[in-house]
Parts: sequence; C-alpha cells; structure tokens
Amino acid sequence: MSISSVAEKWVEEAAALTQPSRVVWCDGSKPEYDRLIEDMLRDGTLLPLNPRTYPSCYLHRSHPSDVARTEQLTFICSRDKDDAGPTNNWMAPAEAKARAGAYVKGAMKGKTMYVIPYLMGPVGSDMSRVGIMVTDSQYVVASMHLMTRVGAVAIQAMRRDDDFIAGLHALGDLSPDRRLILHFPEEKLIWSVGSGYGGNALLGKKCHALRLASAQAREEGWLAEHMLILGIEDPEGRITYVAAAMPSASGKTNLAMVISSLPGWRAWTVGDDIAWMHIDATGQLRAINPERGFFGVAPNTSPKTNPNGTAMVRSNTIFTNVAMTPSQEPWWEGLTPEVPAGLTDWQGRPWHPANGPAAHPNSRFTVLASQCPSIAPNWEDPQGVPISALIFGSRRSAVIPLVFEGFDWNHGVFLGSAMSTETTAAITGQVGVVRRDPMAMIPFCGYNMADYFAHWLATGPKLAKPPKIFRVNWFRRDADGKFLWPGYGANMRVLKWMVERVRGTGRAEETPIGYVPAPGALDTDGINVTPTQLREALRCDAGEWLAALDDLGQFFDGFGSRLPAPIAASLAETRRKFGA
Ligand code: OXD
Ligand code: MN
Repeated sequence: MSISSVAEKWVEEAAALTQPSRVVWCDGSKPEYDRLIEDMLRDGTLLPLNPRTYPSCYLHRSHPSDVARTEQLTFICSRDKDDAGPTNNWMAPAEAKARAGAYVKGAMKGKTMYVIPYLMGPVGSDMSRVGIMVTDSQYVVASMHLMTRVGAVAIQAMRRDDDFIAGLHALGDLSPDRRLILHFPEEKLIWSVGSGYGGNALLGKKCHALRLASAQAREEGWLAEHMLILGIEDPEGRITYVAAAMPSASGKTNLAMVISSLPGWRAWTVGDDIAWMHIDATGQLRAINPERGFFGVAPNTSPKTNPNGTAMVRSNTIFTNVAMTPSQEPWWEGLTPEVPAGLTDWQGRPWHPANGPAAHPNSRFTVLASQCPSIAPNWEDPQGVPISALIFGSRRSAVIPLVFEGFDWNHGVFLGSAMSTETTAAITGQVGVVRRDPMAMIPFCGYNMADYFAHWLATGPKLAKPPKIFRVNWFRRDADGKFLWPGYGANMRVLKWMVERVRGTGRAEETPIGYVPAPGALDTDGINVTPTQLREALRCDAGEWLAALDDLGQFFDGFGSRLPAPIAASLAETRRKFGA
C-alpha cells in the first residue's frame, strides 16, 4: 500500500501526540479482522455468542456511562462561530485543540495505535470519499471493518495527496468529564476522545459521512444527508428509488428493509442511514450509500417488525449492550413476545426488572450490509441510484399527518426545515421531548443550518426534474394514545402512493401544507385501518398548525438574517393559507 506523504505526516503527528508503543496500519483483510476478534475474546472486550445459532457473533459491553451519542460534548470548531450557527455547539479551533490535547496527550502510552484508511462509498465511484483515522480501540477497528471499506481501496481512491478526512480517536478514560467530539471542517479534521461508542467513535459514520461531509458537499456541490435509500419495485418490475430522512431510532432501518404487505410490491435496500447525493451530467439526482454495513438499534427489531433485519444478524455480527440468554444468544426487548428466563442484562448482571430493560434501549448490532436479504443487487453501483422522491419523516404523536407532498422543491425544502421530533434513546438525555430537527440533521449538520437550507434551495434549480418531496409521520396517535397507522409493512402503501404521484397517477387533495392523498387514493385493502382512523391520520388542523408555525417562527428567528428568504416566505404563506 503506498501512502501519500501528507497522510504519513499526519499519522506521525498523531503518534507524537498520543505516544503509542506500536503503530499498525490496517489492511482491511479477513485475517486482520479474525486476529482482532481473537484478541478481544482473550481480553474480554468481546464475549462469544452461541456458535451454533449465532455463528461468528459476539457481544461487547460498553462502559455504562458511554452508551449513546453525547451531543452536548460534540462541537463544530470553525474559525468563525457564525459558521457553526445557532444549532451547533461551537468551540474555537485553538481552544478545542488545547482542551482535547490535554486528554489525548500520551493517551496511547503502552498501547497500539491502529491506522485505518477507509473508503466511504462504493469502490470506483466518483462520489466516494476517503478517511484516515487512528484509534487505540480494537472494537472500533473491527467495527470500521464492517461499516466501511478499509485498506488499499481507500488509498487508491484519493484524488490528491491531501484528499482525506483525518480522524484522531482515543478512548481516554471514558469519563464524560473528559470526553470531546470535535469537528474542524476547515481542516477536514476530527478529534474524538473519551468515548468508545457508536457515533462518537466510529468516525466514518456521523463525524465524517455527515458532519464533515455536509460541509464538503456544500463546497463541492452535492448533498450529504441522514437518509436511507430504498428501491420500490412495482408488480411490473419497475423500480423507483427514494431517499428518506428520519431522526435516530425512528424506524429508518426498519423502513430500509421493509417487507411489503401489498401483494406484488417489494422493497430493495440500498442504505439505512446516510445518503450522499450528486447531480449527474443529465441533471438527475443520484445517491450512494457511503457505508458498508449497518449499525442498527436492536430493541424492537423482531421477526414481526423487521424480518430482514432479524435474519441478517444471525451470523458475523457484533452486538453491543444487548442482553444474553442462558444459551448465549443475544436478546433485546421486543425480539420475542416472551422474556426468556435467566437473562443476563446489558451490564452483565442477572436481569431484574427493577434494573430497567435487559438490553440498553440504544443497544446495537453491527453487520455487513451484504448480509441483508433485501439488499439491492446494485447497491454498490459506482453510479449510484437515480432518486425520484425525497421523504422527511419524524416522530410526532400529534399535528403532523401520516403523509403529504410539498408543492414544489422550495416548499419541500421548507417542509424539511420545519421538522420537529420526539427524542429517542440514540442520544443521552430525556426521551420523548419534542425538539426541532430540520431534515433529521440537527445533530449532524457540520455548518450553519441556515446556510444548509440555502444549499438545499440552490440544488433544486440544478436538477432537470427535481424529486418530489414528501413529509411522513408514522407515529400519530388518537385521543386514547393508540397509533393511528399500523406502520412497518403497511408503510409500503404510503410508498406506493408516492410512486403514483411521481408517475402522475396518484390522486391528491390540496391543503395549506401540501397535497394529501385523496379519499380512496391510499391503498388500505387488507390492513386493519378504519376510514375514521385514516381520516384522523391524514387530518390537518388549522389551530394545531398555527401554534406549530409560531414555534417554528421562533426557531427560525435564531438564524437572524442568514435565514434564506424562500424559507421565511413559505412560513408566511402557510400562515396566510390557514387564515392567519
Ligand atoms: C445512528 C444515529 O446511530 O442516528 O444512526 O444515532
Ligand atoms: Mn442515524
């Protein structure tokens, strides 16, 4: 593997700072993965799972205070505070390096520093990008093997000597008091110290593929989004590709692998979390999945909610913070209707209901995408897949209808910018609190979100046929707190309506917030939804909306004069249509 001098120099600097006793360049090979697993089984970082029922599957238990992304310790370190914007934590680059420098200095003494050259995106794609991260965690190295393409493929994809995102990761003492997740967009640099978990530590994922990539995408004229990518095949075999943004732990992985309850329709998985979208020479938006695997939330993944997801984790999977049965099988809430006897909880204790759930609510599986039964045959096509529709979905018990369509590109961007959601266990903090989450990017936008809206608005006119933009909410409840829509396989009916809208055949009614399915346009044959429930799920209430728009207006005020005029205009126009 021949490596550029810029990369070599950066690795030397990282080693000088962290002072490991050994530096190992990773080649991404199977023997390398096997050696890492053996080492971790020996030192207890991994526990073996049942080799007969879960071959080559392992359980990792993280530090109990290191179980989710920590947004309050995550910073955008642009030179100018305004370039991070009001929705990001900001720290001046020099201060950030001084503070984190104290934690990383000598942090790898007596340890091995692994250098991981990784490729985000399919081999041979112009849309793929390279990262080089160093880490002292074998769990991170093994997970990066599953989540990215490691080794010479990455080095070979560099367009210039300095064409890589540099990532320094050190476990430190895992104390939240000495944890910082720092992004330096102007230097294409990430520093992460004090966490070994998920989005804090697997730097290819949130830090690179979303925070830094969103900034890089703005410079280079593409989009890096928190979106799944799905192919929808109709009974005639025609496939329509869509990308959908949804907040963490809100059913994105389930939707990406959905098994249709509509006869003749099926879904093909291209990606479950991140989409990089470029405009091709004909003006068509095309998407790749930059990742190689899935880092999915385990709880509530079951043969009922996600049969493909359950099948794909039966081998070659690293589980983190799930519970274990007496026969060494992984278990989490929702996997089986009955709780098995004799469980060991995620912290290794005999499970007792008084200690809360047996599996941590943000427990995860890490597995190669190729293991998913619904993986699209073309998921690694270097050209990506053509995107015909974009979906913004969030988790809201009230106000937001099951589905509606924006009037045009700019209005669709407004609908994305207006998104709010109820928080989940994917981040530390309170669960179920409504917060603003434009385009499901609030934790992941690497620059000022107002400029991000402007970048989206500027993308529309460059597209020959802009994708239609839809808003969905599977989570609306009735007055008794019951979900109005069954979700899961039934969501294919909503996707079918979108495909029909793309083709110009789907029937819709105009409302102040966009087009909703006309009566009878949504296919509910064979599912248990009454006409009253459907009407309630699709209802758009002027009073509720005006209150929501007031709240949105206050949020937008935080951007001051940087808020793009078309976004403010869409807000005013919606209020006017509601009679305000
Ligand atoms: C994730 C997240 O892990 O969004 O995908 O938190
Ligand atoms: Mn995510």
